Amino acid sequence: MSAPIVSLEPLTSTTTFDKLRPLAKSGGCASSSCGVSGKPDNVDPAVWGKIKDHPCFSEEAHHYFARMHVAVAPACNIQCNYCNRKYDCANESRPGVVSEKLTPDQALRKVIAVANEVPQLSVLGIAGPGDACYDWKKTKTTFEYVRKEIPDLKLCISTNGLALPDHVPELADMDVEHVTITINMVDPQVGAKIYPWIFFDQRRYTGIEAARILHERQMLGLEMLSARGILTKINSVMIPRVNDDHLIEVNKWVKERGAFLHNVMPLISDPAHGTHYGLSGQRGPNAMEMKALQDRLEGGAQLMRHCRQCRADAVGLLGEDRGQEFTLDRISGDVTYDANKREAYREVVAHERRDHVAAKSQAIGQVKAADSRKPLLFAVATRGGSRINEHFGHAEEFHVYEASSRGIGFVGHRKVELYCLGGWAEKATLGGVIAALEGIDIVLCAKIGNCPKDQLAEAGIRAIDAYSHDYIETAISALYTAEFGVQPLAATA
Ligand code: CLF
Ligand code: SF4
Repeated sequence: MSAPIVSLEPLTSTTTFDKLRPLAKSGGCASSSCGVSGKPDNVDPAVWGKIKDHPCFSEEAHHYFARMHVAVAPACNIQCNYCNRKYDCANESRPGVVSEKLTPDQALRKVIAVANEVPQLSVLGIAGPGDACYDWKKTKTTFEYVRKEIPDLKLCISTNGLALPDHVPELADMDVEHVTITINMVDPQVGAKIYPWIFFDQRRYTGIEAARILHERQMLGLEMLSARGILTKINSVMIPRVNDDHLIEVNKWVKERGAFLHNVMPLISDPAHGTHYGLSGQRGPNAMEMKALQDRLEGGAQLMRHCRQCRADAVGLLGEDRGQEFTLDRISGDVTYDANKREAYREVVAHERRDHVAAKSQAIGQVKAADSRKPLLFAVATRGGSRINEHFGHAEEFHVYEASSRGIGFVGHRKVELYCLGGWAEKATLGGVIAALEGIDIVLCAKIGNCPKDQLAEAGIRAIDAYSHDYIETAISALYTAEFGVQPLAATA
């Protein structure tokens, strides 16, 4: 087992930057410029330079880096059947009202305030709550303001694609390296079931004609971005019996046109949100249906599996939302950017990542060597840093990994209700937690009590807290190889 070389406690919202200290067992120099970057072997160096700090474009980076969204773009030019304008854009956020819409000036103040307090911050995204390309003036002005004050912050937008081709040259000029297009269909017949209308060229279109125009603009936008070397992620909402099988075709089309990642997200359909799908009884997929589709997509465009469908005003690591700490009424007076915390954090993370990459590579090698075709699913309670560092009762989500003869892969996450509230176990929620862990073989957490452990065992799930604060892959490797009678090799620090 690999010992922590740094304390990554600040990867939670409740801990402070002061706890970011290298521990005695440091494996090398403290500088991130010593040539060891933590780059995975299978990633091109030029691409790695663009994604290594982007929590959405790199699964590995999402353990360390945070994004923030500013809700400066409320207007939208299409209607999706999974969206109610009163709620966040479902392209990039779970439904829930945006706390406050911002002007570009207000957005700049908020970005500076967050950058001063959240050292993990690496990306500023504009993901609505409408469409970032349709509400272009505010998107562009915000990016220009922020670029001047915090030049190293990555800029990122999410769009439905209809207005995208009009702005690709400006995105390239502004050095926006990451764009997301939500593409739910490549067949207008399917599209007509998802989009009742679009507004394009001063006209409203409906039905198949609307879907055809949207499709053509999305493909054109993607091709223009690829031609300029801008990394493009495709988000697709999986809508059972509407486009689930069709997403295989979508995956092929976007791969052919140079998409960097394909992120399939489950439809969120709740009648309380007032969406067409919610009110008409269209259901979303369950966790196992999502996994089955993602497994079918393997081998096509590279998949993103760690999306959290975050709000259009989200702040923090993926999976946490610190937006309420940075509402405008809490940002008083002049705010001036101070780069110190972010720079210091990056140095510590460079250390940790290098150690993690080595430990992970060794763990994956051991699992492959176990030579078993039987996969095991692990649900891990973590607060980040690629470590098992969350108590079972404090977990609001579990990260799911699959170990098999192919190695160890991140599969997704399962959201759960908190089992432990205010120091007391909520027995009533345990049934829901266990249901959310359907199909899981082993739960890994920093600590678990006997009561939930026994109930998990009754449901056929083993809960283990013996690997507290170890790297996730190291623990999985030890358990997987033990399961199949292969002794793990000695770990390196
Ligand atoms: Fe925001 Fe989107 Fe940029 Fe990320 S989110 S604009 S690419 S910085 Fe990320 Fe959130 Fe999923 Fe989006 S987890 S919803 S994929
Ligand atoms: Fe809603 Fe976003 Fe669709 Fe516009 S693009 S209708 S804001 S989900």
